[in-house]
Amino acid sequence: MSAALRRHPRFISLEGGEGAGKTTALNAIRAALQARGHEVVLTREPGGTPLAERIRALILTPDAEVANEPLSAEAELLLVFAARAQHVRQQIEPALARGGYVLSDRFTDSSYAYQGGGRGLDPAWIADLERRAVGLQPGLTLLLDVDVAVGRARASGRDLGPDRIESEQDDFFQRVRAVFRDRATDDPARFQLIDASQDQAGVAAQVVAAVTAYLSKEGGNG
Ligand code: Z5A
Repeated sequence: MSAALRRHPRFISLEGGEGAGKTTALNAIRAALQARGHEVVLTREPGGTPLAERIRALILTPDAEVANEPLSAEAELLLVFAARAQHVRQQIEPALARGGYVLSDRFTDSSYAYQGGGRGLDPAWIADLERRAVGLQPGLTLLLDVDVAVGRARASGRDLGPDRIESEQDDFFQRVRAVFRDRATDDPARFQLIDASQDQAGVAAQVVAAVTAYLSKEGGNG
C-alpha cells in the first residue's frame, strides 16, 4: 500500500475533548450541507462500520470477560487504527467516491491527542500508521476547544457512567487538549478553532459559519 497522505475536500472532521458539544455541532453542519443538496454521511470514530464498532466496544466498554485485563497504550493505538483502516475502506472512501460529504465525529487527530498526548506514545509512529493504514486526511477539521473542567462537568451530566478513557484524570485531558491546539496552530489550512465555551446555539453558529466559508473557498461546493 502507498504511504502517501491525501486530503479530501468533502471529508470534514470534528475534534475536541469530552463535553465539547460535537453532537449538536455535527447536526448543525449536516443540516447546512443537506440544505445545499449534498448527500451527507455522518459517522464516528472509533467506529463507523459494524466491525469497527466492535473494536470501539473493546477499547471503551470492554465486556466482563476482558474488563479486568489492562489494555496497553500500544494495543489501544493499534486498535484505533485497525478500526480506522476498516472505516476508511468500507465507509468513507465509498461515500466520497459517490460524490457525498463525509462528516466524522473524530478522526486521526484524536489518536495524536489521546494516544500521543494522553498516553505518551511517539507521534512519529502515529504519523507512520496514518500514512500506511489510512492515507486520508479531512479537508476541514473543526476543533471544538473548551476548558477541560468545563467539558468534563458537561459530560458528567449524562446518564451513562464514564468509559475507560473518560475515567482518566484531568492531567491526561490537559495533555490531550494541548496536542489538539498545537496541531491546529501548526496546520491552519486544515483546522478551524471553535470557541466551545459558548452555549450550544453559539457553538452551532460558529461551526456553520466555518463550514460555509470553507465551501465558498473550495468553490463550486457551496
Ligand atoms: N479516542 C481515542 O482515544 N483515539 C482515537 O483515535 C479516537 C477516539 C478516534 C470516544 O469518543 C473516545 O475515544 C474519546 C476519545 C477516544 N474518549 N474520551 N474522552 P466520543 O467522541 O464518543 O466521546 P466523547 O468525546 O467523550 O464524547 P462526548 O463527551 O459526548 O463529547 P461531545 O460529543 O463533544 O459532547 P456532546 O455529547 O455533544 O455533549 C455532552 C453534554 O454536554 C451533553 O449533555 C450536552 O447537552 C452538553 N453540552 C454540549 N454542548 C454544550 C454547551 N455549549 N453548553 C452547555 N452544555 C453543552
